[in-house]
Amino acid sequence: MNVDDIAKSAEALRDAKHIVMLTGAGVSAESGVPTFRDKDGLWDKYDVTTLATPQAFEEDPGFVWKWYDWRRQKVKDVKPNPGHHAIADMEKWAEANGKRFTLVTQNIDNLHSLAGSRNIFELHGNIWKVRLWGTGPDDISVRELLECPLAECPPKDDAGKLLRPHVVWFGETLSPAVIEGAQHAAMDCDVMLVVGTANVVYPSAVMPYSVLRKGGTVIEINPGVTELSSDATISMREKSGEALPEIYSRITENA
Ligand code: BV8
Repeated sequence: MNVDDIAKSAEALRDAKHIVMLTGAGVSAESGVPTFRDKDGLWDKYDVTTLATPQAFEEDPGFVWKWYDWRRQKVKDVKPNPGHHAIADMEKWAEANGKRFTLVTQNIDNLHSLAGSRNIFELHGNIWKVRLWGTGPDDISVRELLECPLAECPPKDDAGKLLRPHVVWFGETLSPAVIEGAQHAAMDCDVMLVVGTANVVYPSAVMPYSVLRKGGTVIEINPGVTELSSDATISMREKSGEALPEIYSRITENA
């Protein structure tokens, strides 16, 4: 592990007033949740961009729900990994030291909440929530549906109305409340950690550049190289479950 990058990252976090953590599927990879674009990822088996769309759901809600039911079964018994726990610990450490901490995730697997993270913006929704088909992301019909596997596919509410996954599909706008909150945090922060994301999905992919443009520090943690790697202040080829606990222990060793 590049100890110099770890030390520099820890120093930047210690000096920060507001830390934003931006995460993607790579953070959950070490819990055994398939990513989207890695080998053996979800994209390999299905063309997600044709499945995760309102058109696909309109055409065949049962087929799209079968895919989500399969993914819910894959994450149902999965546990947060050391990367998730280090992020939750960093949030507690930041608040205990008078700093703001915002977690912005593209992941819909709920593992950050299970690990104890609190101040979270779920950009792309949550695989354990549903809402009425035909409603927007801030609709009052959003509710949890934990039944897994589903007894009825596609699931309906008590009035027999079709329910959809409360996730953001390609071509759909994100919840205005969520995206405004996340973008405000990105504009306000002085350090952003970008962890486990190929950083290709918009509008999430723009946020690290907003931080760089205003002179903030962007630290990327990813075993692979991404479009962001050459622009980031620090870019380390590390796994999140290894680098994040290292950084956390570094920032607290002199506490
Ligand atoms: C929108 C929920 C306005 C569903 C998802 C052309 C240019 C710009 C934009 C567009 C364009 N064409 C279309 C668009 C818009 C589109 C978009 O960005 N498309 C991309 C593909 C070009 N965006 C949208 O449609 C968004 N809405 O913009 O609204 C609008 C409206 C109409 C028309 C235009 C615009 C909505 C996007 C949300 C889509 N929903 N998911 C579901 O999950 O079922 S996206 C999906 O990708 C997931 O949420 C996922 O989180 C997200 C991003 O993927 P990553 O998290 O980065 O995962 P990936 O597998 O790609 O990468 C994993 C990374 O982890 C890798 O880098 C790997 O190296 C690393 N890794 C692996 N192991 C580890 C690790 N890192 C650390 N540790 C490890 N151990």
